[in-house]
Amino acid sequence: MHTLAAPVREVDDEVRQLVRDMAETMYAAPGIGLAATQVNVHRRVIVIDISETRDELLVLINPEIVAAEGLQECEEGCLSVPGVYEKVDRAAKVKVRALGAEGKPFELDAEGLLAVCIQHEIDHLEGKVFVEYLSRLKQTRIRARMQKQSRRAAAAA
Ligand code: GNR
Ligand code: NI
Repeated sequence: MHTLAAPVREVDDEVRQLVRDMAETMYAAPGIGLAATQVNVHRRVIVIDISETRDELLVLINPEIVAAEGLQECEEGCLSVPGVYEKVDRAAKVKVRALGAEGKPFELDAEGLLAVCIQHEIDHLEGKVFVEYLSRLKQTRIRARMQKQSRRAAAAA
C-alpha cells in the first residue's frame, strides 16, 4: 500500500486488461475510484466513475496534477481502509494531465467530488492513504481497529 507506482511506458494490451480488471473491481466494490496500487499493481493507472448511473468510466494513465487552486473539505472513505470515513482538506479545483484508455493525452479540469477523487487516487499511486492526513491519535485508533479486525479474520479462517 505504500509502494510508489511507476509510469506506464506504453498503453498496450496488458495495460488495457489491467484497466478492465480495475473497472470491474471498482464497480463490484462498489467504489467511485480505484488506483492500481490497491490491486497490488504498482503502475500509474487510475479508474474513476462518480456518476449515479455508473456508466461514465474515466481512465487516467500517468496522471499529473498540473494546477490546483482553492480548498475544500470532503468526507472521504477508502476501499483499503474499510469502515473509516473522515474529513480531509483537498484542493477545490485541479487540472490533471493524463493518457486515456487508448493512450491519447488529454487534460481535464475537475472540481467537487471528481477533484477530491482524483487527488485521493493519485495519492495511492504515491504510496499515500488518506488517513495519513488525520491526527496521530486518529491514525493510532484506526490502526488498532484494523489490527483487531485482521486478528478476528485470521481466527475465523
Ligand atoms: O469509493 C470511494 N469513495 C470515496 C469517497 C470520498 C472520497 C474518496 C473516495 S475514493 C473511494 C474508493 C477508493 O478507496 N479509492 O482509492
Ligand atoms: Ni482509496
